[in-house]
Amino acid sequence: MDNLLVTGGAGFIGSDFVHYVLENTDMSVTVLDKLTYAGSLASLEGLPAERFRFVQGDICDASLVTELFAAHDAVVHYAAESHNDNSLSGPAPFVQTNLVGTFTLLEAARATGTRLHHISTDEVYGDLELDDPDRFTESTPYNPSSPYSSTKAGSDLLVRAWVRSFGVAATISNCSNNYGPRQHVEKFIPRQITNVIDGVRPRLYGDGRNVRDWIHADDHSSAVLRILERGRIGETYLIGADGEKSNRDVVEIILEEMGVPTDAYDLVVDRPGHDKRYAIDWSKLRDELDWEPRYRDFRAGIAATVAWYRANEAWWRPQKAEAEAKYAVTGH
Ligand code: NAD
Ligand code: TDX
Repeated sequence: MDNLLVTGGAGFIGSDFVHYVLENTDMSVTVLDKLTYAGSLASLEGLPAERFRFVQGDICDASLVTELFAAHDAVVHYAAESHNDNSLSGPAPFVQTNLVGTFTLLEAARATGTRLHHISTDEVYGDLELDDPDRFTESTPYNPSSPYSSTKAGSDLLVRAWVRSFGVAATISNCSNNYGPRQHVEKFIPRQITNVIDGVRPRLYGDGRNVRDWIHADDHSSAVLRILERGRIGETYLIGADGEKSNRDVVEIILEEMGVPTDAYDLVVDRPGHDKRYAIDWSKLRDELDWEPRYRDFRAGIAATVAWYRANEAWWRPQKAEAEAKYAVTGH
């Protein structure tokens, strides 16, 4: 596998994967990205020009996608509309990109025989009770709650059907909540870090007790590369790092790391349909593919992430006013 096509590579996790692959392998990478509000060429700066190419385009453009598939050994598909709150205020682009876009890629994979890895989320499984001893596994039934997670669930099912019906060579991974550098400021952790930098109190939805299972984006990237290289065609792998934390715990760690009193945050109106808890059992990935996460110390990961946002204001400042204007409409 010498030549990778990465869709959505100008977004948060896709760009992390591109950096990871170019730093840790000899592969060449082409990024296909539409550069929506969530994509940034600044996230792809400093990559080796001889092994990296950027193509601006839409994953729903069948002729462009088929031409690119034919020219690459494998495709890793990150491109998506990714934010739950946006999917509640405007679901149309989620249906278009997440469903029609994935369908378009699958048809290209069918026509060209190119290997495909589809990136998905643990949100396809719905949510768990706060006191439920169980975690999600690869056999948990799908039960998505939001327009975002339902379109991701639908895209996973399309991939499974194209594997079974047409023999497309695809794998799927469903990962928990990512954090790290270059995440859009609409998302929970960078929103609160940049609010504190701006002297604004963090805002927690509802009672702040919802739980997310956090993983560093570099661990997600190493897991995806492992699945691409060693995963069995047709299989689904869950990716996680035992990082369960309530939103209150997370914001208190951020405040402490930023030298602000740990009670300096506000509770605001809840997200409609807000999932209570996500938790990933990643033992299949460990047992079958011998993968382990490297970033086990969440507080250290948050401290490094805070340092990145402090040092890279030029990267996030252009997004900030628009993201907060959207939240002002919903009272978040
Ligand atoms: P992001 O919103 O930061 O980036 C998405 C990228 O896709 C952007 O660069 C955007 O320009 C591009 N894009 C959107 N529509 C496109 C289209 N029609 N054609 C081409 N490019 C398009 O998202 P992210 O947080 O990096 O998430 C990436 C993937 O990982 C998504 O599939 C998401 O569902 C999945 N995922 C995210 C998380 C998380 O915690 N953020 C966790 C698990 C899975
Ligand atoms: O200001 C906020 N206050 C708050 O309490 C924001 C932006 C969020 N929250 C809460 C909602 C969630 O319980 O924090 C938690 C995390 O919120 P998001 O960053 O919006 O993430 P989430 O909805 O959990 O989804 C994320 O993880 C799974 C990604 O955005 C998805 O793309 C991924 O599939």
